[in-house]
Amino acid sequence: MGKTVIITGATSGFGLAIARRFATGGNTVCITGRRLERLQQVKDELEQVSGVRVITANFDIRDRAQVEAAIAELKTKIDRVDILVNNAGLAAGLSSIEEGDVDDWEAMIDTNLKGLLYITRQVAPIMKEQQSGHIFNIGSTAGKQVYKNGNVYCATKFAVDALNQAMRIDLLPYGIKVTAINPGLAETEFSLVRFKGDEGRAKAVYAGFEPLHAEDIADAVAYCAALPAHVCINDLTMTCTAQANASNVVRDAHKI
Ligand code: NDP
Ligand code: 8X3
Repeated sequence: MGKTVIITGATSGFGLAIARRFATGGNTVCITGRRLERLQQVKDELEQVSGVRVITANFDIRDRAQVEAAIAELKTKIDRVDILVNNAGLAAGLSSIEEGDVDDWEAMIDTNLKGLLYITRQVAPIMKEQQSGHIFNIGSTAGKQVYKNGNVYCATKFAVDALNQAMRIDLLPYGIKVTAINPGLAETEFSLVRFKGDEGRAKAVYAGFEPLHAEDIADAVAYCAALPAHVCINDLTMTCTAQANASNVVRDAHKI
């Protein structure tokens, strides 16, 4: 039987790769994001796969009313939700705490934390009703160790780690799996967003080593989602081979 999968933030990066991974015949893939044109492009691309159904939901995850309206509309089009991937998120800025931009802090807290909660609050009751489902929370190595100037971004990802553990406990009686995927450095639009379009600064983050690719994260999600009903990966931290943890990366290793 095909699965119905909701992926937040599927207009680029991990979400897009995860949407591609689930776009197989029989599945219904619901993709969300703010960039309407991209959403439509992704839908068109995914629909090339025969038998896949793609539904788009265009909203800002920071806006509770928009989230509630979008999921209410989605519920008129789908009759179940097998998988929710809480992926939409961002880092904004990289500053020492006393110099931080409060607007950046609010964007990260509102998106990575409150947005994730708004979606989960709407979708978890559907899974409870079904007595089944699988929620993926995209955390980060930044939710395991803090790094210099990462302060508020790290705090949001530590919160995702806490919520992942909390959801696993709360949803346990209903047969709902909860899995955190905590990637390290991966080259997507993430650093471009963090550095507000500064391509040079974004590229420099990944200079001298091969970071994770979005497809690697999609592979991990697909693996966890394919496990037998009695098996749940609770927490999966993954980095590229050149990275040990949130602040230890070896660059230009071949030159050492
Ligand atoms: P991208 O910038 O490539 O993708 C982010 C996605 O989130 C986009 O689809 C974007 O869509 C969506 N998004 C952001 N803000 C909002 C919002 N307010 N409302 C709705 N959607 C939103 O980055 P990644 O793919 O790398 O990041 C995905 C997740 O992975 C994030 O939670 C990030 O923190 C996490 N992560 C990233 C790592 C990395 O190194 N790249 C490592 C570890 C974790 P749109 O702009 O269209 O709204
Ligand atoms: C993204 C990884 O190290 O750029 O969560 O914060 S990092």
